[in-house]
Amino acid sequence: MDRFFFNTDVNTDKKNMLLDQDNIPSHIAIIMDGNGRWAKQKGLPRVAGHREGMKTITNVVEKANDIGIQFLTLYAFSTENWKRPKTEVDFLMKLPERFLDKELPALQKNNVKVKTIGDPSLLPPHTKQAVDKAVRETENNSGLVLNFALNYGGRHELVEAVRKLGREVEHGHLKPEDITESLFSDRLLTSEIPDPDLLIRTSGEIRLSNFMLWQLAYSEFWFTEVLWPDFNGGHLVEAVQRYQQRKRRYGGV
Ligand code: V07
Repeated sequence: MDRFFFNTDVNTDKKNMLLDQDNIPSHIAIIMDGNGRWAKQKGLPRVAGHREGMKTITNVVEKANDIGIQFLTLYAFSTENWKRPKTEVDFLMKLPERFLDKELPALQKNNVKVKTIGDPSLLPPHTKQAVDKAVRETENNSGLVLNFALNYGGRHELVEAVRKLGREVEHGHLKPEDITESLFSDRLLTSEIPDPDLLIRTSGEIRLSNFMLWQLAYSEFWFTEVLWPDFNGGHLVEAVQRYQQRKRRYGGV
């Protein structure tokens, strides 16, 4: 029983938080789906859902920090999302600035380190600048790593890694037989981040949508019908509890 921790902090959540402190996932990845549907249900424009979804991030980061998660990767914008109407894309590209203008001081205070994965080359300069600034200003923080997948695509990442390795072979720095799983991982955008222990996808869709294809090979998956704007710290704890139940059932020792 000493391995369990009963959280009574009034500032965190009303729900009792019973988590095994020796089995907290290091890295949680989240596909934040259902913002458009949330808005539609309320008769609001899709962008209202995105705005509300941004508020959820603040809440979830706080709870992730509380329970001792070390890495949190959020799928903010996929390589496929460019196909959406231009007005929606333009709005989405303003969200990193909006989020950071409002939240960067709190992230600093909480020792959060902002990182990104994805191809920055297609981002509008204003978006890229805001993100670069947040990464730069938090690079010496040692707490939770908040990793935004922005213009990220799993297949694109894999193809880029293959190209890198191809060039290394071409220049004689590497022999094909030297390429191992570990070396391959080192050429991915997540080379400095461990693979996710847990993937969460909101809004009831049961698919990966080109997210972290290599990195999720051994992860636990947790899907919920809850739409991202309705997701909260209590749901995060529930996902971690389910993760811990599965680990107890199937894990070694
Ligand atoms: C976006 C809000 C959350 C719901 C999902 C889609 C819409 C935060 C960011 C962000 C990205 C990089 C960064 C800081 C914040 C973001 C996009 C969309 C494109 F350094 N939320 N959010 N970026 N949504």
